[in-house]
Amino acid sequence: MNKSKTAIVTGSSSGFGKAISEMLLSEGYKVYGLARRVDRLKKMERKNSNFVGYGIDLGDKVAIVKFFKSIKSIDINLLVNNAGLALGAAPYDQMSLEDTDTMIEINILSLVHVTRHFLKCKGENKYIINIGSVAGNYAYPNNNIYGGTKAFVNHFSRNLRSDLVSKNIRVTSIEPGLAKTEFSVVRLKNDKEKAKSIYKNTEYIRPKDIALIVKDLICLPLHLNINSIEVVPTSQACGPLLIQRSK
Ligand code: 8X3
Repeated sequence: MNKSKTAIVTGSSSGFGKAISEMLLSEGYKVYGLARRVDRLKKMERKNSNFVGYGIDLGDKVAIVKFFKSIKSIDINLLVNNAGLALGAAPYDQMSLEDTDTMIEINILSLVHVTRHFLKCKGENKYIINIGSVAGNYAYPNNNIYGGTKAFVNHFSRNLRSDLVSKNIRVTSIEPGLAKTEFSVVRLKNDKEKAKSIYKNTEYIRPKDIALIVKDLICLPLHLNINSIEVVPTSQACGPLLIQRSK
């Protein structure tokens, strides 16, 4: 048990973030959960007094500063940068620029801002866990900006290791493949039927699976750093490179 530890989890009201928050609470952590949907945060607060919900739009950098000011006297040990999204699934020339900006804003900008503020927080044996994606390791169609932002997350995590090694701050990037969360519904703009079809007749990662991985990571001895974990369901693997042929 990690009795006196405190964590910040972004995107904590659903999917991986919710499952990770619940796991941390059951491990004795106090959890500051950041998300837009206040009603869901309130529900989580009612279930566990060690959960503190903070309603925030992570695209708002001033709001991020305000949150960290509100916890400046508190020791924070763990940051789970989970908030992120894909919007649209089309070739890049058909993508909406607004969606493009939102993905960059949330997947990259908010993550680097939250991380910077976390590094300034009080706390011992700090640990940063970033939720990246296999989409950041491999190129596949219609993944242009989403894949690019996740490549940033995966690689930023490795670069952080280089910068933080002398400070004994651990960093891990978890890079999941196909997972059943609200991810596809959000990506496909609430087309629930299409989103459902993505998981048809195949296996997928559940939010609890990622929470289980985080649970293992936080229990490792302090002298170990897992740099990255790429995790896919058994039914997902790399395919061949595309070859375009003239007719
Ligand atoms: C998304 C991964 O496999 O659904 O982060 O494209 S996948």
